[in-house]
Amino acid sequence: MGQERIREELGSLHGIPLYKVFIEGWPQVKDFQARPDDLLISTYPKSGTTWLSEIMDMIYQDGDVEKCQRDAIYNRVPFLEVKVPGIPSGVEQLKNTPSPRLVKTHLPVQLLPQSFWEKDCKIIYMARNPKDVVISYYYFYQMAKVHPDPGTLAEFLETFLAGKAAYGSWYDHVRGWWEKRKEKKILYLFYEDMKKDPRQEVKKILQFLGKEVVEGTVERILQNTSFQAMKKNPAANYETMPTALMDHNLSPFLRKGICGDWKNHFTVAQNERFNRHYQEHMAGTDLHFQMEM
Ligand code: PPS
Repeated sequence: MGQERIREELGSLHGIPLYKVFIEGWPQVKDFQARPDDLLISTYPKSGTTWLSEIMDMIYQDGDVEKCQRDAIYNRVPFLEVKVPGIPSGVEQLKNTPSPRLVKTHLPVQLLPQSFWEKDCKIIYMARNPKDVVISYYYFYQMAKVHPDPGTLAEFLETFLAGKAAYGSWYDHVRGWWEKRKEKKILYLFYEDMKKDPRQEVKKILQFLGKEVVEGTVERILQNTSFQAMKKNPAANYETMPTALMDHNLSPFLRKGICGDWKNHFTVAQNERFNRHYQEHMAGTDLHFQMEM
C-alpha cells in the first residue's frame, strides 16, 4: 500500500465510516453477483470472523486439515468489500473462486449487495459482546495500518461509542442483522457461546447447512480451530499479510481470544460509562450479550 494511504482518515459510505480505499471500490461491491450456493459470513469487525471462517472451511473440506492449509484464510474466504492497493480486491478474488464459495463481509445489513437477498443465500452472522470488541478493535487499529491512529484507549472508546469506528455503530450492526434474521436464512451466533461450547455451535452450523458428518470430523474441526491451533497456523493467523498492511509486532492478529479481556483494560469509570451507554442503545431489543463467562 502506498505510503500516502497508510493511517488515512476514514471516509463515509452512505453514512457509515469506512476506509476511503474500500469506498473507491464500492460500485463493484454494490453490483456484486452472488450465487445461490454462496455462504456469507457476516460480522461486525473483531467478533470472531476468522474463527468462524476457519470452522466453515473445515466443514466444507470435511475436516481435512491439510486441505485447509492450501492457502491463507483471506484467500480461502475472500473479503467481499476489501480493496487495498497492492492486493486483489474481494470482488476480483470472488470472480475466480469456484462454487460453493464462502464470502466474508463486515457490511451493516442495509448495505449488503442486493444480489445476496435475491439469490436467497444462507448467511451466518456472529456477534461478540461490545466490551471485548472495542478492546480487540483498539489493538487491531494499531496493527492494521489501513486504520487511522486510534489515539489512547480512552479516546478510542469514545470513537467506538459514537459509532465513528470503521463500519460504524456496533449497536446498529448487531441489531440490524438480528431483526433481519426473522425474514431471511440467517443463523445468528455468539462468540461467547462458541467459546463456551464450540461442539454445540458447530452442530448448529451443520444443521443450518443440512450437512451430516461423522463424529471424528467434528472432533478434528474443533481441534484445528482452537485458538492455540489457529495462532500457530500460518494459513489462519494472518502472518502472511505484508507487514506494510499488518504489523504483528505491534499486536498479533490472534491476540488473546478470550471473553472478558475488557476487565484488564477498562477503568471503573469507563465501565460505568459503557454500561449506561449500552443500556440506552439496547433499549427495546430482546438481543442480549454475555460480557463475561
Ligand atoms: S476481523 O479483522 O474483523 O476479521 O477480526 P475477527 O476475526 O472478527 O476477530 C479477531 C478476534 O477473534 C479472535 N479469535 C479467536 N478467539 C477464539 N478462538 C479462536 N479460534 C479465534 N480466532 C480468532 C482473535 O484473537 C481476536 O480477538 P482478540 O480479543 O483481539 O484476541
